[in-house]
Formats: sequence, C-alpha cells, structure tokens
Amino acid sequence: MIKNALQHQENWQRMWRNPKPKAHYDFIVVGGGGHGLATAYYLAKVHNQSSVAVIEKGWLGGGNTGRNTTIVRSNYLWDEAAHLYEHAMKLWEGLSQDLNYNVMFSQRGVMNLGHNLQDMRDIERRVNANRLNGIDGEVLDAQQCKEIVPIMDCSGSTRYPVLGASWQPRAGVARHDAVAWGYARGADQLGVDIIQQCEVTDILIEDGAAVGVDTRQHGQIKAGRIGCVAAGNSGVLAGMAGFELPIESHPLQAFVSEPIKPILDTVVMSNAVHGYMSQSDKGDLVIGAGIDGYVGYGQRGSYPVIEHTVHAIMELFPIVSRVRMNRQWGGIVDTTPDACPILSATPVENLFFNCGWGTGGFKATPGSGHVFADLLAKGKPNKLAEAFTMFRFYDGALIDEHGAAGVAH
Ligand code: FAD
Ligand code: PYC
Repeated sequence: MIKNALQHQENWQRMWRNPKPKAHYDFIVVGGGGHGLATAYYLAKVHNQSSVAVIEKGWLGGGNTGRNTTIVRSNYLWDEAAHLYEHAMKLWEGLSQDLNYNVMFSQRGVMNLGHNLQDMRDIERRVNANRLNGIDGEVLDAQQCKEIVPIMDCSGSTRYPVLGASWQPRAGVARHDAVAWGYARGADQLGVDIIQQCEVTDILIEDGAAVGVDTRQHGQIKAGRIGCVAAGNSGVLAGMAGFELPIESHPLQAFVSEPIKPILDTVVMSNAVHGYMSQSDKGDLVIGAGIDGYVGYGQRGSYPVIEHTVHAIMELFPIVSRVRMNRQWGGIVDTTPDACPILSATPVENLFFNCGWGTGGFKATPGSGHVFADLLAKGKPNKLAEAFTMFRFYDGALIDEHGAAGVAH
C-alpha cells in the first residue's frame, strides 16, 4: 500500500497540475475514484464545463477503484441494467484511444459457471435476455467450458460440479489504476481541478439547496451543483446532507498469488462456490471472494472468507494447490437492496448521488461517469439513468440484479 502511494505520488507529480482550490466552482465532484474522475472528464469533454473540481480525501484511485479485480462485462438480466452496462462496454471498447492512455482493456471473455439445474436455467434466461438486448452471450455445456479452460475440474465429481456457464466473449479485464490515471490526466488537461488529500466533512445547505462543501484541509468551497461519488462512504455523505440512503457498506476482499507462467487466458466466476479467478499480465492469479457479511468501513475483511474462497478455487482448479498467496486486501462496497446503483437527484436541490455499485462498479466506470455527467450538467436524468433514481426504494420499482451480480452477497 505504501509503495502504491509513493508510486502514485510520483505519477501525480509527473502527470498533473496540483491546483489550490478556488472559492467557487460550477460543479464539485466528491470522490476521486474512477467514477468521480470519469464524471469530471465527461463534464468537461462532453458538456464543455470548465469550472469543475474533484475533491478526494486520499489519493486518486485509492478506494475501490484501485482495489478491485478488474472484471468488465455487461451480461445483466434486466433491460435497465443491461443497457447501462452495455453503454459502459461500448465506451470501454474505445477508451484507450479516447484518453490516449493505455487502460489495457483485454476482451478475453468471462465465464459465469452454473453448478445445478436452477443455475443453468437462470443462465439460459439471462443469456436469452442479453441477446434480445443486442449483448453478446452464449450458453456453454461442461465440455465447452473444459475446452476454454483446460485447468478447470469439469469431471462432475466435485462438491459443486460444473454443469455449464454463460460466456460473454466481449467481456474481460482492464488495468484499474490506469483507468483512474487516464481519466484524471484527461480531466486535468481539460481544466478540471483535482484536489487530493482533502476530505469533505460537511455539505453546506441553504434554503433546501446544496451550495458547497466544507473540507478538513481547505475550508469551505462553494458550488453550483455537487455530485457525490464516494462508493462505500456514500451513506456518510448522505448523512451530512440530512437524509439516509438504502445502502449497506460491506468489506469485499481479494488476493493475488505469486506470479506464475500463463495458465488461464480468460476469467472464470462462480457465484455459488464464492470465488472467481483470472490471470494478470504479470502472471499473478487474481482471485476474489464474496462479501463479508458484516457492515464495516475498515477496507479489510475477515480470514474465514478468504479461507473459504481458497477452498473453492482449489476445488475448481486443483493445479493451483501449491501456488502461494502473495497479497490480500479489502475494499468497502456500497450494496443496495436490489444490487443496482443509484444515479440520482436527492431530496436536497443541486445535490446528486452516484453510488450503490456494490461489488460490480468497476465495469461500469466509463458509462457511470458519462451518464452522471449528463445528470449533473442538465439536472435531470437521461433514459439510461432514470430507472436508477434513489426514489425507487420508496415507490418499489426495483431492478433486482442479484442473480447477475457475479459475486456472492
Ligand atoms: P471508489 O474508487 O471507492 O472512489 C470513491 C472515492 O471517494 C474514494 O477514493 C474515497 O477516498 C473518496 N471519498 C469517500 N469519502 C470522501 C469524503 N468525505 N471526501 C472526499 N473523498 C471521499 N467491480 C467490477 O465491476 N469488477 C470487479 O472485478 C470488481 N472487483 C472488486 C473486488 C474488490 C475486492 C472490491 C473491493 C470491489 C470490486 N468491484 C468490482 C467493485 C468496484 O471496485 C467498485 O464498484 C468501483 O470501483 C467503485 O468505483 P468508485 O469510483 O465509485 O469508488
Ligand atoms: O461484477 O463482475 C463483477 C465482479 C467480479 C468481481 C467482483 N465483481
């Protein structure tokens, strides 16, 4: 972590201005993760807004953006979610060119395994729904899974036998910190002020409207509109503005092995066994777990969850039984009751929230920023955003994506 921070500081000095905050901006984005930086970038690039600040309490990408396992896919069940994530997928496909920064987007395919008849029925339903929405997807049987991933035990004699999978060929992985840095550099070049090491401690409200933020390091900064993009800390920011969000913050953990020669050239996920695995360009096996069941802000989780995931991965891939674990870490994810995000106006005028991406927001980064910038610039949601209002939790129009979440909740 310290090495990362120093490396980050070096990158910062090399690549970006380090501006002093102004007294007033047209737009303040709270949170310098991928989603916040993408929001600022598209505000400047698409909406020609030049008075924009991103305020980050730590360093850029030091939250979930730099802690995730980088899986990108758009195979969600319901139309609203599928359209939003596919919008992101299309932006991913041109992102390195757009930012002139290599985000190492690698469309190596993602396999979501089925281990019983009901899993397979759900997979068929989801793949059919995806195809009707113009999203690529196939249903694989166990033999086809084995052909794509020879190291996987598809013998049928495991505790959770592999019966088949959904397969999205256009899905894959990207380099998470490059995404944060690419958006930051792009936004900076378009005049966005990126202010790090500056914690928002209060939302300033006058006559029911947000007018700025108070910060620990630079005092008050006024703004026309404020977008909070603070992932696991969103509930804390909502509290500052005097309302509650239907969000629970949970630890989510992952770990990497020592680097080894290539053994896996795709991504395999299993919601049922609580584990998933890919291999990075460096050779590390990148392995993730289900969420820790308790609520917390600690950016770390508990050992039983890791042990459980190690068992699951060894059962699926017996070849890894003698590989050593190199590093293990956790982030705080913001889960909503329907496992879908919030892109929304709030009860406070001029205050907007982008949060609730839970275990699956990395893949959404470009789409989330693009859509949220539009919401901030225009003050009202576009077609892609409108279903993700926070007020759906009052009127009941939920979009349940637990089945497609890919990670055990
Ligand atoms: P963050 O990157 O967390 O950014 C929020 C920022 O807000 C932070 O930098 C934080 O410091 C800042 N902040 C908070 N409070 C304040 C304040 N008061 N003042 C100023 N700044 C503040 N998703 C996928 O799609 N695929 C995956 O493979 C995947 N794997 C994951 C694995 C793990 C272990 C974890 C933890 C998450 C994973 N996710 C994955 C989820 C994904 O990482 C997140 O949904 C996504 O990164 C959220 O991005 P963000 O920019 O909203 O949040
Ligand atoms: O949503 O695809 C996903 C994911 C993978 C790992 C964590 N989340």
